[in-house]
Amino acid sequence: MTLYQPFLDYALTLLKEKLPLTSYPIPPGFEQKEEITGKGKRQQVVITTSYGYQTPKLRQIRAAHVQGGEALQVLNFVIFPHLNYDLPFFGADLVTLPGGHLIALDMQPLFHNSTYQQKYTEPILPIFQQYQQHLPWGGDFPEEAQPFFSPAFLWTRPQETEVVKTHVFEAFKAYLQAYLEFVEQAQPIDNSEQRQDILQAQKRYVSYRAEKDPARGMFTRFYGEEWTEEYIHGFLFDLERYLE
Ligand code: DBV
Repeated sequence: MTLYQPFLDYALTLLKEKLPLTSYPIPPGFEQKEEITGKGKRQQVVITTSYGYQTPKLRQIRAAHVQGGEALQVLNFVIFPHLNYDLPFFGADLVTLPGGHLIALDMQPLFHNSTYQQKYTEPILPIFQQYQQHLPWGGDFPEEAQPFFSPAFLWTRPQETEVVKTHVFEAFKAYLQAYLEFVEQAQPIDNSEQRQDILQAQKRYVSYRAEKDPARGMFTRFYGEEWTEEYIHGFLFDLERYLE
């Protein structure tokens, strides 16, 4: 069992239990990709598996799980709400590279005003504070990405794999549970101005992530540029395509 498989299993089990999930289409050829990388003793199979679901409130629930041996494990898991809800995005970027682990976990806000923070950040601050004790701030962080995170952003670079299996896993479960409570309470927005604001905020977020995807280099090395660009724009961050 690879490092992030229990995270994925937990998430999918919980989502299936709590929400009326149906599948979300994954473009043909992108469900699972497998390539051998490296030479000689360093040869390594890298498998990327994709998962996609949707519900009446959530436009796309998707995960990309990269398994390439002990020194390369990634679970990128994002939930994109439908455009008539003001829900934040659920964003988890769980990354293990030869240099160590890199963990980003947040309910990524559409807006930064105090009403929005009261609704979607304050309720999770106690959870954030509880886990931050064991998961200290990870340091260097792209300045331009800051607008896309909340004050409850858990950003940490654990040295020990054991910390990922324990504290990070517990934090992931707690954030996902809290997110599902927000989803349960969410009411559709009818006001057209508000909807316009939501659409703009979602577009900003998705276009930033598609443009700056930190996995672009890795995917391009493994699977080539054509596959990678289609994967990013046609599945991982597909809002523009969805709107077409
Ligand atoms: N990141 C993704 C997707 C991935 C993925 C779809 C499927 O958005 C993996 C794979 N993230 C991934 C990898 C790395 C990171 C790093 C492989 C390591 C890149 C490398 O070192 O070569 C949060 N992820 C990061 C970093 C951040 C995030 C801040 C460090 C990048 C850096 O230091 O430049 N999550 C990421 C992010 C946003 C987010 C930038 C912005 C909104 O939600």
